[in-house]
Amino acid sequence: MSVMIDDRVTSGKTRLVGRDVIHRWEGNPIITLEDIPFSCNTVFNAAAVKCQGHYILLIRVEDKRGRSIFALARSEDGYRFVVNPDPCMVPSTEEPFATYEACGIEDPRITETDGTYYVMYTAYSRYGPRLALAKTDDFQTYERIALISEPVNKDGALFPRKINGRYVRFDRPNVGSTGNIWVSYSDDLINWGGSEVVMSTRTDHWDRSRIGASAPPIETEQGWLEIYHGVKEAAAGPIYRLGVVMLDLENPAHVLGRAAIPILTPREYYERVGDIGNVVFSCGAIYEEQTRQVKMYYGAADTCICVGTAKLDALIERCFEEEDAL
Ligand code: BMA
Repeated sequence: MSVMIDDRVTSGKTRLVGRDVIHRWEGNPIITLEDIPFSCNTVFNAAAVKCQGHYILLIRVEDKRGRSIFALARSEDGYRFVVNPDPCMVPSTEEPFATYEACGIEDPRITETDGTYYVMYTAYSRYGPRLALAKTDDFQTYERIALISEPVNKDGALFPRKINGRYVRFDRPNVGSTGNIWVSYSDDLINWGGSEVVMSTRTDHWDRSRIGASAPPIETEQGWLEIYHGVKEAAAGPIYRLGVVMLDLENPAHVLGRAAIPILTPREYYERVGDIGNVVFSCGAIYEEQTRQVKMYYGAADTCICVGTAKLDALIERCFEEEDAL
C-alpha cells in the first residue's frame, strides 16, 4: 500500500503520519542543544521514568570533545522539560569502570524494581562497548554496581520484575556488523547467564541488518510488550526505525507476536537531518495506566530528543496484525 500525503491526520497536539502507530507531539523536538545549560555538542537518546508524578529523563549528551555523559531533565507534563545546570553522571575515574568508560557512557535505560531505580547503560572504551549497571534514589547521584557484560554488547534493558525468582535483561551481543536481541538472567544483578536469543533480524523486512531492545519492556495482560529498534543498511547509510513485539510473560525468549511494519519511521526533518540522519532511537517509554497511553521518548538523528504517544492497545494490536492484511 502506498502512503499518500492525505493519510496525514492531526489529532489534538499530536500528529500521525502514514501507518506509524506513534503520534508525534507537535512541539517536537522537546530537547535540543539550546536547552542544555552547559557547553556540549549534541543531545539525544534518553531513559525515561515517572516518579511521584514527575517525569524524569536521563539524557545522553555528547560533550565538546565527543564523549557521551548523562544529564537530568524534569517535567510536570511529560512534554516540557527543564535540564539541570550540570551533568549528573560522567565517565568514572575509578577502576574498574574508568578503563571501560574512557570513551563515554551511552544510551541509558532506567528500570524501577523493588523500589530501586537501576540504570543499565553502555560503557564505551577502546575495547568496544559493554554493559554496565548503576543505581540511584534521587536521579542526581549514581552508584555504580558492576560491569555486566564483555564487549561487544549494547542495548541492555532490565525487566521491571523478576521472572521465576531471577532478574532478567535484554542485551545485544554483536556478530560482525549484525546483532540480535538476547535475554539473560541473574540472581544478584552482577553475574549473568542462561542467555538465549529472543529474536533475530529479518532479511526481507525493515529490520534486516541489526536489532536491539529500546525501552525496558512493559508488562501487559498479553505478555511483555517490547519497543525495539531495527536497522536497515541502505546505500546512503543506515536507517533506524522502531518496532514492537510481544513476548511470553514467563519465558521472554518466546515471541508471541511481532509487528511486520515499524511503529515509527524517520520522516520529519528533525529525524532525517542531524549528526546521524534517518534515526529514531528510543531508550525509554512511560505507560500511563489511567489513560492506557504510552509516552515514548526517542532521540532523532542523534541531535535532539522527541516524544510520541500511542494507545497501549494499538501497540498490542500491531504485534498481532496479520502480515498478509498489510
Ligand atoms: C546506535 C547507538 C545509538 C545511536 C544509533 C544511531 O548504534 O549507538 O546510540 O543513536 O546507533 O547512530
